Amino acid sequence: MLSQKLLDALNDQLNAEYYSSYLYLAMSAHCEAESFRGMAHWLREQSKEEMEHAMKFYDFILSRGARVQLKELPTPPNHWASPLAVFEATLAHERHITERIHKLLDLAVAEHDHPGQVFLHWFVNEQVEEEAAAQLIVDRMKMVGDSPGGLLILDRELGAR
Ligand code: OFO
Repeated sequence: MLSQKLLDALNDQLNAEYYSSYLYLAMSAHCEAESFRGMAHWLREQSKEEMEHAMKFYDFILSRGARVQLKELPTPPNHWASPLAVFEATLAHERHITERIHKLLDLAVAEHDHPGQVFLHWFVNEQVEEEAAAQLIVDRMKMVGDSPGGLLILDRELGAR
């Protein structure tokens, strides 16, 4: 059985994954409004992926015979200073989520919850990919700098996701 402490932390992470989805949807809307349609598409796909992450927590909590507690979501921003600022914020957010996942796994270990540990290992690996993907986009954006041509090529590439 899930301990109350771990259950609370899993429900908090369910909320954090929904917020990730909400944040990336807000970024997608911003990019669409700024006519960066490829970036908007990439972020919209990311938003959907975050929803899937949230549902993994939802299903896991229910499969353990515990109660899902949905909570309020904070309001995300609706404007960023530049495409680089959008993806730097994405990378910072993913680093924050990685820290959360690691703490959650530490808690599952402390609570001797073996199914919880196995479940969370998927997220540990996923976060490595999430950070790498965001880092690559940030690096490439820094390469192109303010060049409109470079940004448009990058926009087209991100639209192929
Ligand atoms: Fe759910 O991985 Fe990003 O936040």
